[in-house]
Amino acid sequence: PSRPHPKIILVIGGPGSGKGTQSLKIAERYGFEYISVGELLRKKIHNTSSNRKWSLIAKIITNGELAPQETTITEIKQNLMQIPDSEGIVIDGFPRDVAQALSFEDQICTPDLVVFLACANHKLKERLQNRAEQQGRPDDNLKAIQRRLTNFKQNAAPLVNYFQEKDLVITFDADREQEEVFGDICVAVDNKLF
Ligand code: UP5
Ligand code: MG
Repeated sequence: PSRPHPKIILVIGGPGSGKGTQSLKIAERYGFEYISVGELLRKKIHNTSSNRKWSLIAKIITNGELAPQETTITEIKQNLMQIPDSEGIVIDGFPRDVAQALSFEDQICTPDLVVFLACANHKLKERLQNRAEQQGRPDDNLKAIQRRLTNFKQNAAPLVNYFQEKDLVITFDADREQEEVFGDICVAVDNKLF
């Protein structure tokens, strides 16, 4: 008999809300595969030198804007085909807006759960500035951080409402300690997916 399709968890939230942190914890706890869409794009840029399309995307991301939707979905699809079979997959940082959500459902599947990490704006900024000092991602400069925050603000409410109407999203107060947030996420995953 064919295996049931993997459970899909989408993790959304502002820049610095803890998507990467919490997604990795979920993947570890439940033995799920993990995909960071931002990381997929950054890797592709890193591995694709002197290609016009990807140089342009590199610029877009460094400025804190969104990469083209179809390119992003193509990358996700390719990655999904490559990862090992598993009971679940955590997708970090996607979708960014309603159009992407529709396109994901159309071309890939309906998610089983959407985790929304809600975090105060000033905390997002503070965390990103701290991380910038340690890691220095190209889009962790002040101007790009501002763009990322503004884009998120514009797109978040319609996106969350969209998933709300389908009863797929759970909102978490992500202002708190990592372990507190994670505890609540685990309760939700246990209830909703098992
Ligand atoms: N931290 C985490 N949780 C904490 C907590 N509870 N308390 C205190 N500190 C906490 O966390 C950020 C920092 O805060 C870390 O130092 C962490 O230790 C600390 P992290 O887990 O890294 O947060 P995350 O939400 O993952 O932040 P990130 O900066 O990665 O979010 P972005 O949404 O900006 O980045 P992403 O990689 O998803 O996307 C980058 C860019 O790619 C986008 O801006 C866009 O240009 C492009 N993109 C697309 O175009 N389309 C896509 O679909 C996806 C990305
Ligand atoms: Mg991240």
